[in-house]
Amino acid sequence: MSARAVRFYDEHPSPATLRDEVLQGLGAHPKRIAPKFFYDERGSRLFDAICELPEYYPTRTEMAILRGCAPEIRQLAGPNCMLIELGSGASRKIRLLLETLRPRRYLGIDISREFLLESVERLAQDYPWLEVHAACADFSRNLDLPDCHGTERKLAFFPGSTIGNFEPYEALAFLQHIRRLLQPDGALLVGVDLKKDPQILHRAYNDNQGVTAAFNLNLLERLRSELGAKLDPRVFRHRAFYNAKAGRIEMHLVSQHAQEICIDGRRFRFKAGESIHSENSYKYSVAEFHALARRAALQPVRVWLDPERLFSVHYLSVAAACPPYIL
Ligand code: AVI
Repeated sequence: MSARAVRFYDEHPSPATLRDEVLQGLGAHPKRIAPKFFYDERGSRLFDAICELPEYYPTRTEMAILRGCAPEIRQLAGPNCMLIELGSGASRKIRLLLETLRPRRYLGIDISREFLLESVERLAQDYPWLEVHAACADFSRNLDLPDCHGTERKLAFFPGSTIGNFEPYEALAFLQHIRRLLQPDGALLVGVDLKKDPQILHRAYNDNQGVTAAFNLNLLERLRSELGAKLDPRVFRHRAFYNAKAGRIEMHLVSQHAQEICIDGRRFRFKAGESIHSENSYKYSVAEFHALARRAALQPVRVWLDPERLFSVHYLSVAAACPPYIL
């Protein structure tokens, strides 16, 4: 059978969004830029490299969990569903599900257009039986599904603990919104990084090869190339640490000395040691995440953990009446 063409919906966030949000974030106290702006083409490739690092356990741990639980997911979701992947990136995890679930339709949604297109085209080639759709969109905003779905049950897949990059109030709003998109009988499969020994977390975000540092610093390259920012990225250093009180890893770009950077004629002053807060990565216990899901009216049906209890994968159902919860 020959590969079918990918149906593509471009809702790419305009550069104005990057410009507006960066100007606003650098004018705030403390200075911040949202982590979604990491993912231009180079940023997406660097993130892919992070996923291969020995210190960065989430990717391989989640893959191992998915390998084990895919047959159960198939039982829960049923045949011929529509599989929607949020933040499809390199689409490796989805292959595990595609092979076991055999959905009728696949929709990949990602903010990074070139990266998304490359990965969905490979999927269309490798799975000629699958109807492949792709939407370049910012799913952290109020996303609407493109008009490509029928009456089949929807299963949304949000892997990698990207939900941890939202503030808890944003995560709640996101879950509430996804719930509406999955009506009337859909479900959400979501990967969530667990609370653990801070040393393990510290190593995961401060790898020996400096890939995470390059990923963080790439944000400054983006400001230079896309917004014409006048700044020297070499004056900034990567910093990541676990904030135990908030239950999150924080990433910062720290200015090594006092300086000014200039974007669009606006000047932003930095004191020595002042930073741009570029990412939070919240870690949840199973009980904390269940409480969040229930507040969004999503029913915890099943959760799978690895033997070391590093990572969790949750199956949350939209329907009020759902199979009894099993740990
Ligand atoms: C995409 N996200 C879940 C990653 C995380 O672990 O929060 C992004 C990342 N930042 C540094 N390393 C990986």
